[in-house]
Amino acid sequence: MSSFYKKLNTTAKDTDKYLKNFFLNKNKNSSNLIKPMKYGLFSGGKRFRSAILVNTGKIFKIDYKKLIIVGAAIECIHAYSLMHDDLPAMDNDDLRRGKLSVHKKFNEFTALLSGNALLTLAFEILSSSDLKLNKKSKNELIKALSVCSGIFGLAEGQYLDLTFEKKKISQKKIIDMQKKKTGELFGFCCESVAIIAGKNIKIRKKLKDIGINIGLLFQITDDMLDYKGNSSSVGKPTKMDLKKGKATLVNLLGYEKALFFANKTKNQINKKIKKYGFKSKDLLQSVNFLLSRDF
Ligand code: GRG
Repeated sequence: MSSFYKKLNTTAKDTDKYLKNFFLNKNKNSSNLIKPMKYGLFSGGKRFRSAILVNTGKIFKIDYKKLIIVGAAIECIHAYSLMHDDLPAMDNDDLRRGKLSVHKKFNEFTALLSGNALLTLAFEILSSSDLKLNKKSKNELIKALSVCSGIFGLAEGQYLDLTFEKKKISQKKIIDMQKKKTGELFGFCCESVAIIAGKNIKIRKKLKDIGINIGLLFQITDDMLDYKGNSSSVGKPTKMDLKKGKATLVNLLGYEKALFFANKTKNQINKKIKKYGFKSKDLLQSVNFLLSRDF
């Protein structure tokens, strides 16, 4: 196993341990939504967003425990967005991570409500006393996560993604949509580190921009995997983007040109990361992993 996979697994394990403990403090008989929430949250996600956060944290020597807690909140938002994305009103997918999607395992209203409950759980985690930070930093974290999930981030990106289906959409518009749908949450992974480190707005913006572009690269590789990947390693049927008429760079430019664009994006990101010197080597390694991933 490569050293990157080992580190990814460690981050995933520590994030899951924190989240499972957080659920332990809740009486499982007190809500019908805990079971579907856990099903959506612990169904084998890579926890790649948490890994980006942990590796960005190394640049500013941030305490690992704090990063795991912020990563746990991010993974709640991510799981929620996937549960809603799979619904018939959105992408209508029956499988996720090789298992039945939440609305297929339970039902649609359960997937909606347990998704909503994961969204609010993210903010409960950030505001909990587990996260030992001053009030100002906590407030900034909560604000930044709200902004990236909302009307200028994930929610708008998802709206555009669904609206663009079966239409001829320009490269610029596809990139803008993907930066919102997928990039913004990665943007938060990097920006949150600067917030915890008490950095100024200029540094925060620079890190957020790096994260957004990592998210764009992540989305392009996701689209390439849909085109060329193996459905058993991807965990859902492939070649669906073409069938659904999704606005992706692969569908617009073809696989080879999309790959060329992805490599160009990777080099631009790496150039920006390298400015942070030796401490950024693990973040660089995560970005380089993106284009080689097969899951
Ligand atoms: C969150 C406010 C808010 C609204 C929800 C449904 C929605 C709006 C947004 C969905 C956005 C979406 C589906 C983005 C896809 C990003 C993507 C490439 C997901 C796959 O991520 P992986 O590969 O998944 O990290 P794992 O399974 O590893 O966790």
